[in-house]
Amino acid sequence: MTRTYPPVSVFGVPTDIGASRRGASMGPEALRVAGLVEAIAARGVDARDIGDVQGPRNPIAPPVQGYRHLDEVVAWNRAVFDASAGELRAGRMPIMLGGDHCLAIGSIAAVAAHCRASGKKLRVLWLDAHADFNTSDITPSGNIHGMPVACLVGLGPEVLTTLGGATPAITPEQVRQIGIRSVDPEEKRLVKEHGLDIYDMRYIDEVGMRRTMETALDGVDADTHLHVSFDVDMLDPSIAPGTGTRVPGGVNYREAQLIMEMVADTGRLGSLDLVEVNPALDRRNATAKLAVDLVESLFGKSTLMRD
Ligand code: EXY
Ligand code: MN
Ligand code: MN
Ligand code: MN
Repeated sequence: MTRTYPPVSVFGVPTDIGASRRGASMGPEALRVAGLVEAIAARGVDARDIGDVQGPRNPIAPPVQGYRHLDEVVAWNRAVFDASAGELRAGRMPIMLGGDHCLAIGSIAAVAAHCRASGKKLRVLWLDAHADFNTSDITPSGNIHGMPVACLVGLGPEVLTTLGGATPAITPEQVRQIGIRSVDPEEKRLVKEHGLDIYDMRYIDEVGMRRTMETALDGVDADTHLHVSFDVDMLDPSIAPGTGTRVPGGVNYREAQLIMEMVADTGRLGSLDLVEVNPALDRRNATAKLAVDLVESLFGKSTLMRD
């Protein structure tokens, strides 16, 4: 199957500001060293590395009123928003290299604004072990990387929920979560209350990845912009040890490939976050290398003779 992709702009966001465990700030370099940009270019795509966005240092402070590092999280997300919005305006596909997952607030707010302006439908695939749907009053940690989905649907501090102008940036109906296996008790209640579409590991075990993905991609058509927000802790820690919040029982290698291959088959990939790679916890950059392997599949490289 031959597909054409828009030109791609990769940018790094070297911070672990939304986590309490340090090291995701080194993720962008690890992904570059693993050959991310070259791998995308090898798929025949015009791929450019536009460097890193800048932001404040990590003050390593305790949470204040349920948020750790809120001011710094806002500053980094504004920088991400500007970078993503600029690339989308230029007709390019932004690929945001985290950094921790709080940065998806800025990148998805930018994508949502772009879709509103261009009349496209937005579908967000949230690949993660976690639902990332906490708020300041229920968070067990104060870590904002556990809150981005809630912020994007309008539950969170005004500085974050209004980042992209319109509030909420997206609605729960636009989101599909895959690989979930760690949800805090109060977070579970909130997720149910807001009707989030979650394909957890039990669902994937019972139904299989093929049908899971068919269901998650149902309704994606020529007018859809597909945003993939890929937290590498979706993967089983045995194959992806380099991440800060490992949860056993994750998505295996073939299942992960199938996710990417089925997204590629839609031809609708419009933007990507690649987050939570933590080289300080990795084995010889295995997690970054695996992420690059999966991105190749996202850009149509198939293990069978379909490309
Ligand atoms: N639910 C936990 C919390 O809110 O602290 C753990 C969140 C981890 C978030 C990771 C990156 O996806
Ligand atoms: Mn996450
Ligand atoms: Mn996670
Ligand atoms: Mn591959």
